[in-house]
Amino acid sequence: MIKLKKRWEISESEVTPESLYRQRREFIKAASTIGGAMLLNAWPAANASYRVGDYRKGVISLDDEITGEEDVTAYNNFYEFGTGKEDPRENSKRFMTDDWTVVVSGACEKPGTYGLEDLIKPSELEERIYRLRCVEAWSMVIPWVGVPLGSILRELQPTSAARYVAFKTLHDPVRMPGQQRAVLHWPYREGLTIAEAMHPLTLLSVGMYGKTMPNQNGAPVRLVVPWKYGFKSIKSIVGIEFTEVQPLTSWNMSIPREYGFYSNVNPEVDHPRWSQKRERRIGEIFKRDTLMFNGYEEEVAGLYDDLDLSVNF
Ligand SMILES: Nc1nc2c(c(=O)[nH]1)N[C@H]1C(S)=C(S)[C@@H](COP(=O)(O)O)O[C@H]1N2
Ligand SMILES: [Mo]
Repeated sequence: MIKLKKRWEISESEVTPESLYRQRREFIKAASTIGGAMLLNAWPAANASYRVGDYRKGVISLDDEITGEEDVTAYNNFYEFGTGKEDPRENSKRFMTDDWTVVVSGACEKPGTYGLEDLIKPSELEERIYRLRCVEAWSMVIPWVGVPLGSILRELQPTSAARYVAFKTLHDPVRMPGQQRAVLHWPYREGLTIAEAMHPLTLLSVGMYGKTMPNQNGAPVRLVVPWKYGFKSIKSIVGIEFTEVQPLTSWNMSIPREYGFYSNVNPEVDHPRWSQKRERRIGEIFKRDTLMFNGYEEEVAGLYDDLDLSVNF
């Protein structure tokens, strides 16, 4: 049987060796400090996209069976590339994420525009296997590669005014054709309290199944908050802002009575249009019970001691 090479699986010969990659980065830095615009232009069309190489395996794992990679990369919610489950894979094929930058702003000591590899050091990547529970009552188990968001935020030195963290997806209707229709308030926005953002389970992810993040899953960088409904795990992030007030979030702006700011997985609080008691695990036949906080109750319940979860859904 011939295994077709997937688009994001680049062959060994195409991979830039780490040392060469670093040299090139140093070169680019040096060239820009001497104002070498011509030198930069002369440099071969270097593809400065984020690539997952080595990472620490199995830092957090689960007994649940991992969902097949084929399912996780073919059945997606990513409205920037269409609202059908199979649209994102098809419509994001040519989405380019080279030279991706993230603008950090708001209440912190180190605001600025960061290249992705400066924000997420490739040497710090680790694998974490998490459940992902969509608000639509299906779920998956995904081996992510990333870094704890908290470790990145700490380096940005939030000030005491920072009570929330707001995230924004790229807004570019040419590159993200789904944004040509007003299905949501673009750009896609999400947010967490600072305590949620700093929680050790919260992950900024650049890959899955040991590989670089496929476009349809949120390349080159997306959030993963395993105890919240999937829509909190915002994809293709270009903005991180520390705020004093609770940030606006796209789903809440669209349908506030259905999608709250917290959106913690909770089998006791039904969606106004369907039950949240059970879920369909992709690849399984029988439905499963949905677990409080998606099975992460022990780790995260303490964040909500002072909150009435039926009101703050
Ligand atoms: N920018 C953006 N992020 C997004 C979405 C989206 O439409 N746009 N969909 C969300 C929803 S509803 C879910 S369930 C997860 C799905 O992630 P996956 O496709 O990697 O499984 O991404 C979330 N992040
Ligand atoms: Mo979702």
